Amino acid sequence: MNKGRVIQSTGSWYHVDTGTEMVECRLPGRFRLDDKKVTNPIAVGDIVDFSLNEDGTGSIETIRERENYITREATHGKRGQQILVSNLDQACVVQSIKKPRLKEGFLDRFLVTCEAYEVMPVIIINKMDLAKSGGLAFTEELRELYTSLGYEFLTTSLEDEKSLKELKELLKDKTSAFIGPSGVGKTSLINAIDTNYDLKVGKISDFSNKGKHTTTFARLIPLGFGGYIADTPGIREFGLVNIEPWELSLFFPEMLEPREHCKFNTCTHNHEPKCGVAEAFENGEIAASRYNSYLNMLDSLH
Ligand SMILES: Nc1nc2c(ncn2[C@@H]2O[C@H](COP(=O)(O)OP(=O)(O)OP(=O)(O)O)[C@@H](O)[C@H]2O)c(=O)[nH]1
Ligand SMILES: [Mg+2]
Ligand SMILES: [Zn+2]
Repeated sequence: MNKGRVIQSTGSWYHVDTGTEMVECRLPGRFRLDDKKVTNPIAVGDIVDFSLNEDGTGSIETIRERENYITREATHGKRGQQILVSNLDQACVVQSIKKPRLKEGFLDRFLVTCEAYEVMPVIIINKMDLAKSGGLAFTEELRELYTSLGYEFLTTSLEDEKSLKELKELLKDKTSAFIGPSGVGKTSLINAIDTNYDLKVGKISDFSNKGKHTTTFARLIPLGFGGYIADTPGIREFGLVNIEPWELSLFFPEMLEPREHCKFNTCTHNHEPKCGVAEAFENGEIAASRYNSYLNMLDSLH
């Protein structure tokens, strides 16, 4: 039996990287989805065992248990969640400071998703060259807030070699994913740090300042300097899965201590009396943007 890692899926074929070669594998029909909420049986990043056929292709026999994964809302009118990428050392949320504009709500939803799936998150703010005309102070505020919460925070620009070097160091010898809205520069950053690739990048619409969904499927790209990076298609929003309203604050590091002081242990911190989280917010110990994101997410869980 051979072992490898799924780095791309195209229709019914899976590209499996064994470390020494690439084998095109198929998944025999007997594989069924036992988890009905998930729409894809195999995800990019999965470790599989396969048998080799006479023609050099492979048949996938087993899928090893995933250490972790990130999902997104299924596309093409399917209901449920699609596993975007699995077995990650870290997931990098990429947003641009402008074109398209950074959204704190997106950032916070991503962080909650990572906390819930036990994936190490990293925050990357790209297109910092566009911040020279305004946005630098805002970025520094964000840096202060998120590093104080314990999150890694990196600012990048295609024009700033030093920032690209920092990015390389962050990704070296790890399996990481770039996840974020369309047009923020996920693919451009990969092209900039590894010259072996010339992946397709898109233009930003002058009208909406949004990207055009240039990357259409997730793939795991072996990096020349060591490690893998998953380039993923732009996503509009993260759905929050399998979280009960009272659990949500467990995924906000700054709420962990204050929630100990709530009168009710199922407190959702939006209307209950004697709430430690609301109190911490009023005392300025929880940032308004974060409490706001919390309330928005809570709303979407009901
Ligand atoms: N000014 C500036 N533009 C950038 C930077 N990085 C990327 N871009 C531009 O942003 C546009 C979109 O880049 P892509 O790399 O295709 O974005 P993406 O996040 O991969 O988008 P999708 O594949 O659609 O999800 C391109 O025109 C890039 O040249 C940057 O650091 N500064
Ligand atoms: Mg792309
Ligand atoms: Zn409370």
